[in-house]
Amino acid sequence: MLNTATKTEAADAPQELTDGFHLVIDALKLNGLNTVYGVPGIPITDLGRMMQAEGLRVLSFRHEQNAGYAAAIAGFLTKKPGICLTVSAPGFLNGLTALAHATTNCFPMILVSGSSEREIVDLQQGDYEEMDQLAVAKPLCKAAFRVLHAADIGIAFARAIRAAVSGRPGGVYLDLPAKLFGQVMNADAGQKSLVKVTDPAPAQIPAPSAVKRALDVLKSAKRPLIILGKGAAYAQADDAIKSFVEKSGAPFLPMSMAKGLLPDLHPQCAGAARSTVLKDADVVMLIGARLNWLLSHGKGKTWGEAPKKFIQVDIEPKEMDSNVEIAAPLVGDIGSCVAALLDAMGGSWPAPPADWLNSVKAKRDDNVAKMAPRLMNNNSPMDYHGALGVLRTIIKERPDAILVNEGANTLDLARGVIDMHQPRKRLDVGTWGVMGIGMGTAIAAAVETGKPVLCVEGDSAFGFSGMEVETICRYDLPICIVIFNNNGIYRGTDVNSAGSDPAPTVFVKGSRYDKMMEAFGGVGVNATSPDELKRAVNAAMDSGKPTLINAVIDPAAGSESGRIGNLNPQSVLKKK
Ligand SMILES: Cc1ncc(C[n+]2csc(CCOP(=O)(O)OP(=O)(O)O)c2C)c(N)n1
Ligand SMILES: [Mg+2]
Repeated sequence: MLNTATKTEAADAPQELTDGFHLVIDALKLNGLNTVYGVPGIPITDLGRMMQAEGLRVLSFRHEQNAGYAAAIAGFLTKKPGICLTVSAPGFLNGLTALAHATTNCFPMILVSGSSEREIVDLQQGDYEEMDQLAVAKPLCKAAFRVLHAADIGIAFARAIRAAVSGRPGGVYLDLPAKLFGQVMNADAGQKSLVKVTDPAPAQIPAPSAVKRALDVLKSAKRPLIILGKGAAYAQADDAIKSFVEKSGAPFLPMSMAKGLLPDLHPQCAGAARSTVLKDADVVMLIGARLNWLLSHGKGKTWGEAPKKFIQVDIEPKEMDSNVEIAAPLVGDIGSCVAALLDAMGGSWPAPPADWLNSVKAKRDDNVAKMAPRLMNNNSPMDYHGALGVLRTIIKERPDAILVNEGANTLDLARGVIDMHQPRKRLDVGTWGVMGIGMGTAIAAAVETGKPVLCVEGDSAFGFSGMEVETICRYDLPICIVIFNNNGIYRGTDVNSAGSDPAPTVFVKGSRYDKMMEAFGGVGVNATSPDELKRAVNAAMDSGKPTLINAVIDPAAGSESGRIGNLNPQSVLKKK
């Protein structure tokens, strides 16, 4: 809807006018971008109010980083750019971490920031919140634009949307100087300046010869393995991917946020035999997964001695050969690539050799059996496995709930223990292993999907975004936060041998995070045993009330850096 302000000095009939505020709102609405995550302040306070008045959903956070993480994951869940709205300089910088995170993770997101007066900023004359934000944002995102004329708002949003979602998705920065919002123009001309983006993420069809090459390599395998990455989850080509994996007969390994794309309990799932399949496979097909640190760069000890051939399905041609030689690159969007693969496989496809399938199955069953008793313990204080065993059952019984997860041990162990049953239900720290995504991710998950959210947080991880429990209560979102409270980072037992300050990794002992939730009217529970935890989580998931459960974990239970302690540099001089 356009503003109906009239220009009284007009000669003839009063002229309908619009302005920068309304053109921004209209550009968003025209493109179906109806939810905005942000923090108000100069120069965007009124913009937020007007957005709300015009029917957009505006979620106001306590810190821009959390709003940014919300926008980033909204992009992952919806394939539309998540919108984060911030004030100039400090607000912009607070949002920037999330924009860089979105870009690294290939999530489409647009960070829309107000900025200060160009004339003053460019002469460095000390404006209110002065910063050349465009220059700062550029190296951290896929594209960055500044809009100086109201008539360009439509085109600017069109460019931002396309840049965010086409090809490999990522973060885009849109700089809106304060003066832009008040600029007035003729309403008709304003309306005409808007662009409804047609086909923002065009299909990228793979070359038939590349499809054939990929299938030839896959067919030649004696020990094939398919690795599904979060790019495959993003594609929302769930049925085609499931059909392809099943038709291939190959064991598959889901990366963290691809868990549930095919259920973790699927007979071909090799999640519980990860080290075996990585070592022993002779052909590895990557679908929307990159050979970065999370897969040990495709080489070294993790990958064993046996020579391997890689097939890689990715939308980004530059991804090929990034770490090791890719024998069969298949470039295109995942949906189109998988459809083409299925098509070219024809009616029959030979099953992989039985000895391979049997050895993977034996390893998996063995590991699952070893784990089972640990997950059933009812120790108090709890250890990770006792607490996670309970949560695993709850997610099995409530497969459409969304699991948000961050921490070190809390992350690594939950990833292994909690089976996922549906696509895009596990949301976590992503490529960087960043702490702080928790509350923003949980909020966007609840807002975008309407599903209940179970948020499993290390006590340190939670601290990065904990103030947003107020936001959760304010919007009355169905989010149950479980804090694995082991009194610290990795463990709560470190001591400082040199002095009186606490060691850098420990927190106040016996903290009661549940009381934070109570402060804002939510439900707080202190759980000291798996039974108590189970009751409290089920009650929260049934009621949909904002709930925070302080799960008391043995402070000695964790290990340094969870499962990635090997990445810590070592000092030869360190005192023993
Ligand atoms: C933004 C950011 N800062 C710091 C870190 C380093 N870091 C990794 S895990 C972690 C916290 C681990 O403790 P907790 O969340 O309590 O999990 P626990 O291992 O104790 O279960 C920290 C601070 C990070 N990954 N990201
Ligand atoms: Mg901890």
